[in-house]
Amino acid sequence: MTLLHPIFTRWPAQYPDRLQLFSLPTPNGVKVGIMLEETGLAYEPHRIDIMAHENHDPAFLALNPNGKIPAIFDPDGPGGRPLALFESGAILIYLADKTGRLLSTDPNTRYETIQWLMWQMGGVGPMFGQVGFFNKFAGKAYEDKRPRERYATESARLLGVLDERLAGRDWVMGADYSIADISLLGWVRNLIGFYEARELVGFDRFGHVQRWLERGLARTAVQRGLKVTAA
Ligand SMILES: N[C@@H](CCC(=O)N[C@@H](CS)C(=O)NCC(=O)O)C(=O)O
Repeated sequence: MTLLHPIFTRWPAQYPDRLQLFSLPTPNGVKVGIMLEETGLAYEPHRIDIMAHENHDPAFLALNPNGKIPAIFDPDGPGGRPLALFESGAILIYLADKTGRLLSTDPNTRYETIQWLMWQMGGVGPMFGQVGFFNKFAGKAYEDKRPRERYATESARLLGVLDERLAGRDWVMGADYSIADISLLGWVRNLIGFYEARELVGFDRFGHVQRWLERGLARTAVQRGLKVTAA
């Protein structure tokens, strides 16, 4: 079996019958690693080193013209036809539908789960990412601290929304762990860990989020997923 896509000229598939993952263990990247570990789907990981700008390689851009990880190529997509996909939220929904796992088939619950996933994609990801930039990375040296304050304030507000949602619930959707949780775990973990923003956002105020994060990080599949495509 030969996979026909330009991505394989630079990152050849050793197991072409398996789902091919192109990623790195960043907060968006780990979502797909965790999902694949949770569902037990057979996959082949390829590490895309964004620090070395491999995401700008024409072969990678042929898979994701937006030049960002994660992306997948499923040789056994819908109807048995190959499917290439980027955007972590779309990939989570696709993998949930493919496996019948971690996204309810009850229409109301399904849309509510997707609503929280979109909330992560449109709010938590971009805001927490900016906190990382202004608190830990290049933006830290900026003299003007107003951007850092703005993103920290908005991130704290978002954590408050999540905290309220998690009051009396184990997971975002209640008793059922879902792709909404998977989309959020890596971001909250990074915000207080790698981005060193625990105090900046007043994380200790958010007890429900803290306990949810501990529950999530205790899952074996999450622990394995966080390491997928690590160096
Ligand atoms: N909305 C996209 C965002 C993907 C994204 O921002 N990926 C980052 C890593 S977390 C990336 O590839 N950055 C490399 C770059 O911007 O050069 C998704 O959720 O998949």
